[in-house]
Order: sequence, then structure tokens, then C-alpha cells
Amino acid sequence: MPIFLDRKASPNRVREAEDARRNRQEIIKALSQGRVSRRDLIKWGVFTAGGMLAWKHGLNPFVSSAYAEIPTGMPASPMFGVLPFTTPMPRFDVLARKPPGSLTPAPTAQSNQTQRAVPAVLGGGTGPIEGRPPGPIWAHQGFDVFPPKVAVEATQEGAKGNSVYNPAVPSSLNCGIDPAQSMPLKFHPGLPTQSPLAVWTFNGTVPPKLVQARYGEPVLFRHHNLLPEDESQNGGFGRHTISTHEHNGHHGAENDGFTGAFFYPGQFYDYHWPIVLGGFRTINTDATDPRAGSPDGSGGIVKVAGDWRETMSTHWFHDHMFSFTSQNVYKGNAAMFNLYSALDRGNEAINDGVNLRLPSGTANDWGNLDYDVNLMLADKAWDANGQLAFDIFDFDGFIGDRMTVNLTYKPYFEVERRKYRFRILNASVSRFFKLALSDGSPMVQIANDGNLLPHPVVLTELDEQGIAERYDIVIDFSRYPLGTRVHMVNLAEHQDGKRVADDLSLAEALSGSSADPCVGRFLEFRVVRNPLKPDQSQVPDPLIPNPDLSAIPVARRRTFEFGRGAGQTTNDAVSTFFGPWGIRTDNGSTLAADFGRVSAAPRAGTREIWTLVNGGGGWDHPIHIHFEEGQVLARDGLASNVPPWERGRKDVYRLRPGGSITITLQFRDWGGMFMEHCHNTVHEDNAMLLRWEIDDGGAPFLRPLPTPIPTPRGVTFRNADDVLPTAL
Ligand SMILES: [Cu+2]
Repeated sequence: MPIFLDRKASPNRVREAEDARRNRQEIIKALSQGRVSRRDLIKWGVFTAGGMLAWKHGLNPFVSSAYAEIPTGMPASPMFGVLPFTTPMPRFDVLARKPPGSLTPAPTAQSNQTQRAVPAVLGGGTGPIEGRPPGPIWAHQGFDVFPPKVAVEATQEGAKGNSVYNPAVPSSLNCGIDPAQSMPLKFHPGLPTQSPLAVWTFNGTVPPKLVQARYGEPVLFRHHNLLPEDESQNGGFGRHTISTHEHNGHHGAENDGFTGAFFYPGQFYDYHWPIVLGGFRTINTDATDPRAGSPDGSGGIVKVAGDWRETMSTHWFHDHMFSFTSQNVYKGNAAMFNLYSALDRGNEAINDGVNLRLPSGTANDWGNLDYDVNLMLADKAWDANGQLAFDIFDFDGFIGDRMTVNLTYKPYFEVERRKYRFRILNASVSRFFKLALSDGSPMVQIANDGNLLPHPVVLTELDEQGIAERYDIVIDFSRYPLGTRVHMVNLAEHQDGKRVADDLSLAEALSGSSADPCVGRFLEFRVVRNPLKPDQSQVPDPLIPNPDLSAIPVARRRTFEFGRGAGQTTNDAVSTFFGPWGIRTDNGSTLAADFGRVSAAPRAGTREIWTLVNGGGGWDHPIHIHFEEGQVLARDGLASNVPPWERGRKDVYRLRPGGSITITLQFRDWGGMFMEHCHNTVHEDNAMLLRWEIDDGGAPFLRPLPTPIPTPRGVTFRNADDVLPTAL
């Protein structure tokens, strides 16, 4: 269906669209607050069995003559007179690294089941203070071998001002922003302050948060849920239960943010991120290779076990609440995580033959952010009052009409005449981006997802970047005269949430002729001065080669086809969901998500080849497989179709319309239940997600694992609803 309205639409048609939107808002609210279920809506005929919004009841803005102006399906987000490129882009807010001993209560290997009074609105009685499922199966694996060395603590809560902003760079490198000034939660100084019910972020504040950690430095991330106890207090969308996924951490499943291991307001969840190199149990176990290491704080390297070619750099973490991920991430549950290593030190001056010396800075031994900049791209929409708005009724996806970088509407960023690294995250719900510079100059892509590429790739246009993908690029601003303004431009035009409608040429995107308001310039670089210190950074070739897996036998081949028309074989009120989207495993039937179903169970210590197939040509899916990176062996069956920027290791695989991708993965080091899903989170929620698990690693694992069923009074367990015949 068309999603763009003829700009000459009559006032009557616009009013119809607004009425439809209002009616839908009521149902969205009821659904998001748990007052009705998706099943009820199907029964009442609001949704068809296939999950499509029924064309009646005055609910669908696209029915007959009614239209909305912009691709959200809602009236255009009002701008309150704000113009682009009139406010600085804030750098990320770096979360404090604390001694683990400062945490009260102290972290424990098994979930802390100390009881607390449960609020009446959550049913009363008592329940555990920690929401992690109890007992040995959900104990932190390797907690005694990798005891936390650093604690990071954050809350999830409603919007408020930030008076403790730590950009970790001087304000001269942050557009002059004074971090001591309290920062209200706004998408632009000229836009309204967000209400505590409209936006829920880490610590309730902006800028978005950044965690910095080193290999060999296990992190205990304690996440407190301070969202409203009453689930109806959500501003119309968002669920107050959360599960935090460190994307794409190589951690035990109890720390992976499993979609069914969510926790309630008033509880915390301790995530233990050991930050180990893949293969640490079998490769370089005596930690003698200096390339497998970590900055020691004084110019040297602490060697760690594992395969140095598994070193990762750019992660993010975000909510993974079952069937509410799109709403919660959109509402603000998204942060970034930079990992530092012997190779990627975050220091451009240390010249020891191991450090790659990528653009960063020199003031600290590691983790310099001066010239290493996190960018979080996300399209948003807001209502007539300027409050963040969302529409969950279009299962094709949600497309916002306002472009934000680091949660700021079309900002500018001041740069020196030197090289910068940008770690670009697509944090949208359903929108793909395709980036270029407004003058057509080259950029150097150095990483794709968490991993530095084998070789840097020079590009004037990056590939389409799917939801959750990270592209690290280097831009050399030394080529520009002082005073230059050059823009980052989005070339990918959407008409709906299914796929990119068209990749425009740079000239087309700059012309302003696209009906998609997120096409065109969205970030202005202002070249303001010569470097204060000489640029010592480099972009070496090679960067990090792939591990050679060819000698490891292939234990299994599996096929997953992602498509529409999913059925459901189970009926559990907590673990089962409905929706048009589903996954067909090994030529079985196309199934909607049930986190109680085991769809694949690779054996620990093996390698497999998985082929991910797009079941249709009318949509694209960015597929995320948790836990360990894969290498892309082929696109549409041919190795020669794999572009240079996909020849590193990845964790999100774009299928492309009608396409397929063949990857190889290992299953090692840790066990438990993991996921595979579309990262168009509207598809994920409705219900393109499956559970797979590594469950034969010996005690305490069982086969298959029991499914956690969280309640405010504690987590119960149930046997798996279903185990697919091809799973084991
Ligand atoms: Cu999808």
C-alpha cells in the first residue's frame, strides 16, 4: 500500500487520517498496557489472522481515501520553527567505571533472590530484588574465573535533565558544550522537553550512554529498572519490563538479554560481561600472543587467552523485551559499547607493532575519544505537542519523519583538519540508511558490525546499513579548507518499513525532491581549526584478518527462511506471540515466535553453515544471530557476490529482497539459550524470532533447557513448549 500522501490532499482526507490515527492510538495504548492482547484483537477482527490491520473500524489511515502526510502514518511531526544544523551534536555520555566492591548488594554468581515487597499494582506479595532467573542454569558462567574488575551501573527511567554529563573530551572537542550545564531531554533546544512517560533512556537522560571496556577486564553491568510500576503509565507505548542485550557480546546466555528473561520495575539484573576473545578455551590458552591482549594502562599489553583475530571493537546494547523491543528501543533503550584491545587501543601514538593506531587521541593510554566519535542514527516522530510518538499498527515497520543523530535533530559537529573515526550505529526501528558525504568525497570503511575488516575499503557511498549494523569509517578532514561545511547525507529513500524503496544518487538526495523527509543532509561537519596536536593516526592495511575455519569440520548445515504468513503451533500466554512474520527452519513450516520453542541446538565446540533466505522480494530483513560472529561465505550462492566490506566477521546479515546469504559460525566457550531474529524490530516483535541453544556443554546444562517465565514474584520454569525435529 502506498504510504506517502499526495501533498495536495484535501483537508477532509487529512482529517480522516487524523481520526484514524486517534482511534488507533487508543488500541495501541490498550495493547501496550496489556489491557487487551494481540489474540483479542484478532478475535475482534481488528487484525486479520495474518496479522494485518483490518481495513475497517476507521482504524487504518490508508483505507479508501484517507491518508497521512508522511511515512509514519501519522500527521507530520511539528518543528516549532526549528531549522536544521542549528544545534551542536553532543558526544555520548560515558558511564562511570566503578570498583565492583562499590556495588550494594555485592554481585553474586546466582541470581540474588533476597525478597522485597512487590508493589500492589504489580500484584503485591514479595518477590526477588534481582530479576535474573534463579538457580544454577542462570548463574554467571565462569564467574570465579572471570570475576568482575569493573562495575557499571545504570537505571532505566523516564526523561529528566542531565546534570552529570561526562563526554570524556574537552568541550573544545564537543562543539563548546558545557557539560556542567544541566541538559534537558529535548531533541533540539527549540523543541519541547520530553515527558517522563514519552522517553525512557538509560539514567533517564541524554546524550545516549557509552560504556568503555578492555579485553581481559570483566564488566558487571547492573541495570536497575526504575520504569513506572503501573504498566498503563507509558505515554501510549513502551513496556515497563526490560531485558538488556549486549549486542554482540560473546557471553554466557544468562547475560545475553534473552527475550524471555525480562525484569520488572524495582528490580535489577546483573549482567556479567567477561570480555573474552572467542576461542579462549582452545586457542592461545596460555596467553602468549601479544596480538591477543589488552592495553595495560601504561603503554604496554596484558596478554589474554583466545584468538586475536576475534578481537571486536564496536558494540551496542539495547532492550530485547519479548514482542516489545521496537517500542522500548525507540523510546530510548539504546546505548553503545566500545571495546579496547592490544590491536584497537584507542591511542593513536603508541607504536609497538601491534597497535593499529586508528584515529582516537593520545592523552590517555587507551580509550581516547577525542577523534573517535560514536554516532547513533535514528528516525523519530512526535505528536502535536512535540512528544515522542510511535505507531505499532503497521507490521511492515515503523518509519519516522525526523532524522536524529545522538538523539538530536539534524545537528552540526565541529571538527579539526585531521582524520576522525566515526562508529556509526543504525538505531532505527525499520529504516535503512545509505551514507555519503555531500561533496562526494571518499570515506574509508574500517569495520562492519563489531569487527575491524581484513582490509580497509575506500568508498564514496557506503552500502545500505541495516538496523543494528555498525559501520566504522574514517573521514580525513585535512583535505578541506578552514570554514568548510560538509554534510553527511542519507541516500536511502523509504516509502514504508518493508525495505529501501530506492537508493538515490547524491544529486537526487541533495535536491530535496524526495518525499521522504529523512533523505538528504542530516549532519553538518564544520571544519573549525587546524589540529591542536599533530595527527599521528593511521589506517593500516591489513587490519584484522579472518580466522581460517577451513580445517574445522562442518558439523551441520541449516536453512532459515524469513517470510510472511507465519503460523503458530503453541498457545502460551507469556512465551508465544502472533504476527505476519515468521521463520521457516530446515524446510518445516513458517512459525511465529515462541521463546519456549527450541528451533536449533548446535553442539558445543562445533562449526556449522547456516543459509538465511529471504522468502520474498518485496521486503528486506537485517537478521541478527546472537553470540558469535559469522563469516559470510556466499551471497545468493556465490562467494564472488560478497562485497569487500562484508568480508570480515558480522553479526547482522542483510538478506536483500529475494536474496540469500550463507554464513559459517562456531558454537563455543559458553552455553545457554540464544536468539536469531530480524532486527527490523517491528518484524521481530510480530513475530520473526526464534530461540536456539547450546545445551550439551555438560553440567549444569540439560537438554533442552527449561524456559524462564518471569513474574514480579519470581521466575518460574517450564519445559520447552516444542523442540523442532531438526533442532538437535
Ligand atoms: Cu524483517
